[in-house]
Amino acid sequence: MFKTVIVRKPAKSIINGITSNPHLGKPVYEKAVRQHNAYILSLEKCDVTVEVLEANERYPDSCFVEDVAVCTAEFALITHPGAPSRKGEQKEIVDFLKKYYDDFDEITNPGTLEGGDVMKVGNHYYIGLSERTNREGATQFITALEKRGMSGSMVEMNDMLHLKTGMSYLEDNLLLVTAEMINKRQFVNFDQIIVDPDEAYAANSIRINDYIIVPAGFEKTKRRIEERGLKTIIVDTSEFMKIDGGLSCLSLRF
Ligand code: CIR
Repeated sequence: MFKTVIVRKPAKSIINGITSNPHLGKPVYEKAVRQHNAYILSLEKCDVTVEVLEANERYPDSCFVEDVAVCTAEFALITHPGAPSRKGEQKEIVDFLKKYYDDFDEITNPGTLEGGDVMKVGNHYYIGLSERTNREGATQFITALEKRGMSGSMVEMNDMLHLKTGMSYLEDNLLLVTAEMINKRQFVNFDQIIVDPDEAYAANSIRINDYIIVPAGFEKTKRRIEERGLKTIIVDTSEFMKIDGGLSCLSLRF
């Protein structure tokens, strides 16, 4: 069960967030704030306490709080973002996390790691090797996990921003997967819901306790999740999608 979810309000500087999809246009700040408020309400429906951090104008992508820390049951990992404009963003969460954690670890140079590349399955953490997360960063995280009785392993990937851009763990051995993540060697023993290429963005959905939060506009994926007997909540994330952000990126869940 998740008890706590941390989010950070979008900054006005979100219009300068990193994007690989400039043709989608820039996020509209006021709309992003409305969508973020709806996201918070959806989380609250899942029976968690939502902690809302103030916007941080210095970092345009700072509402994607998932990337700067990994909150495990035993300790908080402070990451080391690989994107130049996000370097240092991780320092902004440390003081707040002291409310919940005594035990911290961190990724240091030359290691890089962003939380979007980390997928938790029980006490095991899959770590995508992306342009943002390198082998050194993943090795440091695995060492930190093993010190505390947990484990981690690396996943090679080529095409996606982050590991969870292409897959989400929905618990009970069920994965939501798309594109290069389909039938990857490490995941053959999982039951898989395949997300069609035209709905690839919805592969980043999140399970929070009894619900799966799914982005708005991806009916086939929503239906396939519901066919497994799972309850969905739909949240519109159009403004975050413009800068490559999805549902998981917007929160830290523990
Ligand atoms: C970035 O490129 O860093 C942001 N524009 C999007 C971050 C998405 N985060 C995530 O998938 N965990």
